[in-house]
Amino acid sequence: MTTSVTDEQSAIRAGAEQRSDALADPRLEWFRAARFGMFIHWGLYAIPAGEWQGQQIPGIGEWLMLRARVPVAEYEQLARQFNPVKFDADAWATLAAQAGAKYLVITSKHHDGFCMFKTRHSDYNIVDATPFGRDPLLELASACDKHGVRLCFYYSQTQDWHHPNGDGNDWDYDESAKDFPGYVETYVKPQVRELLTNYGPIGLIWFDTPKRMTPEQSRELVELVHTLQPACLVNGRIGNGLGDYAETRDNVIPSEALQVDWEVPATINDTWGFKTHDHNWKSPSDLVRKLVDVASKGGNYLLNVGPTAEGVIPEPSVERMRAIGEWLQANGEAIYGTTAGPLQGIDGVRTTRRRSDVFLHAFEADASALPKVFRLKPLPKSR
Ligand code: FHN
Repeated sequence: MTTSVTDEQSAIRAGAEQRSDALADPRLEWFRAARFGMFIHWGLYAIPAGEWQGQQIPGIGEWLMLRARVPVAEYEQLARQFNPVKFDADAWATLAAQAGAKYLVITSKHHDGFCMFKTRHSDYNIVDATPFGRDPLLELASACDKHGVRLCFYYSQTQDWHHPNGDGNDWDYDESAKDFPGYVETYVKPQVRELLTNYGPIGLIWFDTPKRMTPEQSRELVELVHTLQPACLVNGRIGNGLGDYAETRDNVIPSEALQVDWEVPATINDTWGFKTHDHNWKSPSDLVRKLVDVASKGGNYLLNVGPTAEGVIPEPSVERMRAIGEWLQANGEAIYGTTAGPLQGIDGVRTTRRRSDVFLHAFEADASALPKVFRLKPLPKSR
């Protein structure tokens, strides 16, 4: 067992580590027990779905605005078309519960800057700028409550390609002229305040790509979150090693168990936001094995779905989430509330532990087989 090393090769990027005094923090108990969460990347980028002006844009779908260098004035027009009439908060929360996910993290504002919630600090939000006119986060708050899933919010605190002072857009704005501290003070903090005031208890705020964040800015945002909702956690991508738990790089599972609280964000295909042409779906057995691998090393698996512009979670994602849920129905005691297992580094075998119980997860040679779980009996005491 090792603690997290954060060099270029490691699973956890420097700055995304867990604050050392969070290791024993009882506020993380639900997070440690959860082991599995559902991530949702949903925004205007679901409309182009990977294509701009007849061209397929390479890379992840939610990065289309940057990759295609779409001017703000053009990208903004997407809001007028955004009308996800099939959005059903209850169906999404039901899917998370069926999948066995204990928490759901949804993008409230991604790097494109469009706010998927009603905010007083910008008209560029789903309630004021779209024909849809509803706040999906409000609807999800009650649906998650009903289905026993903790609601959590993703918030892009550094990159904002719409805001003149946010990081990342150098095709509309002069990066060197930006007032990033002003953007954090007058925009990020007030919006985080809204997210933690208007939607009831929030499990965690999932910050991303800290880049320009100074230690002071990271610390102040953590303090703001904890002041508004003392039980709310902050992930490692707040930056500067100040998160309540460590975040790995995307889709990177550490090679060994870590003695910190950690999470891996992961995709089912190769994109986070919906892309019409991405059909590279991982198999159900691959996903369950990854969940087991993560749990056996003491981490949480945060698995993403990318709904369409109509508000529908793609069927291949639904099928896979349900398959994971079925496996967890039968084997959840070997995942939820467990810690890293005593046997590490053995091919085809993973272990998890709950107090004196040790669970052995066997991966068969047939890659399509789901892991088989055995509870190991304690050895009789020798005389
Ligand atoms: O740039 C983002 C990306 O779009 C996505 O949101 C992932 C999820 O972990 N985070 C960033 C890249 O690491």
